[in-house]
Amino acid sequence: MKSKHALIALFVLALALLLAACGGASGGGDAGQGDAFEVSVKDEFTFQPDVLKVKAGEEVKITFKNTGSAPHSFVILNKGVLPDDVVGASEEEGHEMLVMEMHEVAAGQSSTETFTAPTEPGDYIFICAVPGHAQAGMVGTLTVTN
Ligand SMILES: [Cu+2]
Repeated sequence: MKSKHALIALFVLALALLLAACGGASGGGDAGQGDAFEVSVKDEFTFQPDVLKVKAGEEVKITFKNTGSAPHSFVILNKGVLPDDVVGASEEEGHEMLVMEMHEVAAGQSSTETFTAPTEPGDYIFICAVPGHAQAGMVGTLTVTN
């Protein structure tokens, strides 16, 4: 039993190292100089990848490629904000709920946005803000660490 747990722990550690290595490579290798990610659409209503890891307060560049066949968007919500809170909110309310907002991207197009990661560590939800899409599964997690 114990050795099995140790094996799982090792595997998780190896995975974490692998992910760290990948993040470094995509960020250009300059530690602390920000990170860059490419997110695309899979199966029409899923983000790929659906988990992004960034450091608190760093500059993050996201290129969103709409590889689906409907218009999609990429929006990061503030901590504690849920997808249902944003859909139906006024534009002014909406801005306060968001960390970053990308306008709708037509099918086959892409858009790039640079923003500053939140300074408070934790998990932030990102969604496609086209009505119904977050509910259909276009949801992901931005994990902010120190
Ligand atoms: Cu969408």
